[in-house]
Amino acid sequence: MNPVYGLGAIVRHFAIDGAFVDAAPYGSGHINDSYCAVFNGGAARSRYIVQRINHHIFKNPVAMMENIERVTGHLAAQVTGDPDGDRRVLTLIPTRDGASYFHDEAGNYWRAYRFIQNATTYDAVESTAQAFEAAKAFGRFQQMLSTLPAPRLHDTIPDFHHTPRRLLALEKAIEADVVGRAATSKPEIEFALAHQSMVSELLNANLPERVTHNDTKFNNVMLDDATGEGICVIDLDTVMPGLVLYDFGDMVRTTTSPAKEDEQDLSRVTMQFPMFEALVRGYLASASSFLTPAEKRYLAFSGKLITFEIGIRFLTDHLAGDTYFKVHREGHNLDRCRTQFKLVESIEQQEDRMNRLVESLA
Ligand code: ADP
Ligand code: GN1
Ligand code: MG
Repeated sequence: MNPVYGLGAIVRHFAIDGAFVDAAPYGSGHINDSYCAVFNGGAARSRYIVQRINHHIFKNPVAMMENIERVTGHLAAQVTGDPDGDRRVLTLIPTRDGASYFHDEAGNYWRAYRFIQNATTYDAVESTAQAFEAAKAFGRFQQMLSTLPAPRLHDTIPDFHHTPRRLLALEKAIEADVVGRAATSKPEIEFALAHQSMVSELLNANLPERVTHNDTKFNNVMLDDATGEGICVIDLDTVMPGLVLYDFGDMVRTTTSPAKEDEQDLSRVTMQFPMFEALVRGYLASASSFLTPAEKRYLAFSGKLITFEIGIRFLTDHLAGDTYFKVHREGHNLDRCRTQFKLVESIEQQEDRMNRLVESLA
């Protein structure tokens, strides 16, 4: 591991026994900074996930942590008695004075989670079994949170999946063109504007508000190394009121194509029908009991919409000079936008068949 200097002083504030050994950057998220921290407790070593919350994006980290405490508490109560219960739910490690986060002198917010052992996240899907398990886990997550007592959770990012407002933000970024990239992003801008008629469809469908995850990327579910089961849903920053279709749509976006989100060879980006079928079957296995017919009717559409929405967000960030998503190379956000739009096209080509499948299963 490459040690990260300064982390030792942060982790001391959390109620972790043993001596801090080292910490290294972990995972491939675009927003927060995640580290795996190792502690020596005598005979055994233990690991924790320590995260610095991006408070420029999550502008009210205190409200966000309040949500996460309530959500993890509610989930934990439902797995008590399960011998594997502590791997099925994220567990926050409190600070030494009992808070769910540590606010450092530089103004950063930190939290720590118990490390889920013997489970892995994947940036790209490898099999239909994985797709099935991921969707079943996210459906179960929604189902378990359907009984979360009042009050309503905080909106950690207002209008997070409000696609018309995402389009408006893109139009503003095109107009402002602050870093002069609009001219070289013409095909993508044209694609976005040509597809704008779909943006309001879910909002106009009168669907029920529920507690949803809102960032159901395939790498936000841990799959058990031995059984392949989707054992734990992670990355709870955006758990808030939403439509279940935001979650299913993001599963389609991240779990049906064999290519990574930033693949540059667009011929590799395609909506694989067997993966979609596995997602629908997995999701219905856990969510069928509470979904309304209208929600089921939009399952295929939601994949197209959310893929388009995230594509617009990548394009907006590219035009704005890469201020939101972490980038690791020149044009990274444009590459990500291109994979999304390619996937939208692939979904369009197969949408009738996808709808027929959903009708036959739902
Ligand atoms: P980000 O917001 O940066 O995506 P995540 O919360 O998804 O952050 O964490 C990043 C990665 O760290 C995940 O993809 C997963 O591989 C790993 N991870 C997160 N939480 C845990 C945990 N409790 N146990 C083990 N690994 C974890
Ligand atoms: C971000 O944090 P991460 O990498 O799981 C983003 C999601 C996007 C995703 C695209 C708070 O998720 O909305 O869908 O990147 N999270 C936030 O990969 O904006
Ligand atoms: Mg993540």
